[in-house]
Amino acid sequence: MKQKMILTAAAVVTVAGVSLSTSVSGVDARPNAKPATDVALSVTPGELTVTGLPCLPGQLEVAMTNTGPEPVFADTVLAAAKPVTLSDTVFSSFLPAADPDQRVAKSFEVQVPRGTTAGTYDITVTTGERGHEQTATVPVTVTETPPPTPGTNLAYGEQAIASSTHGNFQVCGPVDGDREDSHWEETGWNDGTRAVFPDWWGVEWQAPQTIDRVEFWTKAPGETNGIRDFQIQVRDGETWRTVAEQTGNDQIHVVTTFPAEQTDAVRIMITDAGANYSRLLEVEVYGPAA
Ligand SMILES: [Ca+2]
Repeated sequence: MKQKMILTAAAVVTVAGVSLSTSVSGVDARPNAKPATDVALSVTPGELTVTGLPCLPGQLEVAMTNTGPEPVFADTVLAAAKPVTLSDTVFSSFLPAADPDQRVAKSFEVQVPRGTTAGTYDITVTTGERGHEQTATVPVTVTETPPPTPGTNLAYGEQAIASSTHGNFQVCGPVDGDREDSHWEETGWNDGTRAVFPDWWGVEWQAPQTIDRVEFWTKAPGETNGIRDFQIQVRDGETWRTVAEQTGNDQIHVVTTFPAEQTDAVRIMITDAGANYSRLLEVEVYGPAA
């Protein structure tokens, strides 16, 4: 039953919101096709650039809109050329009848392994019945990560870890390179245990790094208090060791320096904050200048 409905749903598919590099093919031209139940497929952006950093996946949004008079079920399937991986490969949804058009969207994370050779790899997004598929192609450009220099923020895009994360916040938010206050809800980290401390947030590396400075931006727009009391800790085998600490902080941008340490992970252990929650907008980690 579901399949039959899909066949009908896919009779006419249009693709919107994609760049010129996206191709669309296979529009159903059967002369005796039933009156079309229109499903508009939208894939954005039309092309992506990703790098092999674990906390910087590309984001692809696929949306389906039923513009016809009958409710339908529709499936969209995604396939990525190796070595590109996707957080999911299927988007299935019931689509209410038009009037008003109801757009149903799903986001997919797009990643490549660390060290992937620069190049362009395609993701194909397909909906509709076999033989009458509608396909959009999204080229994924992979860029190589340059080796770090003394001025490199070593935390950028690396694997973030945390004691907990609240709701829709992302543990990777503090290493996404965005510390714009107004983007707080999309780009910050908020712990998940209200009024319970300690909390911690950190970053770990695939190979040990030499570091001597951690900078963080705390608080969110409208907040009067961010992180007050904290310790900077480096991972030392199975344990964590405090290399710097502060109490009574009232600054948004906090710079902490300490004697250089070689470690494969660093974290901020938060023992008090002013908003019942521990909040980080962005964290940067640096090594010695020379
Ligand atoms: Ca951020």
